[in-house]
Amino acid sequence: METMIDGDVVAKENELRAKNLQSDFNALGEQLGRRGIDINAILAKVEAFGVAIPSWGVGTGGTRFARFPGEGEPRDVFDKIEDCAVIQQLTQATPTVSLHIPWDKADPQRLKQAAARFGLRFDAMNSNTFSDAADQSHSYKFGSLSSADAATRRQAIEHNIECIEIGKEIGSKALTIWIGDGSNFPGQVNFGKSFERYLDAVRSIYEELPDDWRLFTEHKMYEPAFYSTVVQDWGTNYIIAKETGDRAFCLVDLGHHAPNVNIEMIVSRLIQFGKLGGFHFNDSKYGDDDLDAGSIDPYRLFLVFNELVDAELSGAKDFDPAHMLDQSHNVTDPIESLMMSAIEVQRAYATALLVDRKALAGYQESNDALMATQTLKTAFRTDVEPILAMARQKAGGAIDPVATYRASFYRKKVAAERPAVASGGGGIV
Ligand SMILES: [Mn+2]
Repeated sequence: METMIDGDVVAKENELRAKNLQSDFNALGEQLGRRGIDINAILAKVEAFGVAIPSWGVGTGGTRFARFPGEGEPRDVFDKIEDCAVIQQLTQATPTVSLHIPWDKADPQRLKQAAARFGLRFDAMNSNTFSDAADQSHSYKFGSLSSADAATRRQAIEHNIECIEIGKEIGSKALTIWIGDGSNFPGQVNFGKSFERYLDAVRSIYEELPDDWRLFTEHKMYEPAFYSTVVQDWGTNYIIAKETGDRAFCLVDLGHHAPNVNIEMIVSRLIQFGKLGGFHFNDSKYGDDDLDAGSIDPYRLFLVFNELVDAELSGAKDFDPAHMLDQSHNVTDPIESLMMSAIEVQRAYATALLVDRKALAGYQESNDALMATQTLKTAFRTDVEPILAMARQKAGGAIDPVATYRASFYRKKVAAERPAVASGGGGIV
């Protein structure tokens, strides 16, 4: 299999750190052993865990004010796949790529070959009806799947079906629908009618969904519409999944809620009723900030994974959540941010695996609030970095991905081959 970074660079960097890693791993193993936890069992679970890289994440993001492009940005989907290959090579935690159509539209056979070069696979397909493509007949300015105009709705449905068709050719098994539909003024749209139109449109897409595929719908409380959105919260999302069919599930983007909303509780509810489809991981302070996963509130990420591990261990029905990152890198090298974010998600999973669930259940039964919460904190406070680093090393990745990436001068090399992309204004790339 091909790699974008010379294996010798990885080996040399790992050699500098291997002895200390082994010693830290042994010390942690001893500590966990005293708590009745087998470190190798945790290691095996971490090794099997993966999170998808969004193709759009490897380009520099921006805000509606400005975008400051970085050096050597990917020019097309094939450059994006190469950048994703770097992330996977060094972290060994990101075996799949999630494409966005039409941004990533290309010959499916070429897409497959490009991913196969690096052993990458494709995760959920993402449709785009929140902006107008150059050649489309009807504008999405006033909505897409919920548009008052039947021809516009039809066009948006056809686009989603096209995403399924492309996905079928490249081995994807899911379609994620997020729409920008909504309103900026009270009275602008009829809430009931627009939601009914949306539900009808989603049913039309669902009819074209292959039997072994899943449909994910993603809610968001505001933006780009600022007064109301058609799919504003998890309750509406649950109704959509429930009304649409057995293979329709809710996707939770951590940034798409009001500040202070208890997201881990939403996760629990969706699990309980078999409708949790997956995640778009990111972090935020104020709104849909698209900051790096785990960068602001790692405890919240842990609490989400606490629910996921609880479901995994209790064998919850229809439980197979898709893990994806969805964030915007405005001031960092996107490859470095995505590597660290994938590792943060992995870390939340590993620490959640350390929760003493028997003790926790006992404290819950006896209403011992203090000890119940301390049981979570004990797991959260455990530094699992040696487990994560060992998983990377065992799989041929880097013990220290960022240091290794910098030592490879990958960005400098691709900057020489990839002429600067003209800034397309603000926003997501
Ligand atoms: Mn998202």
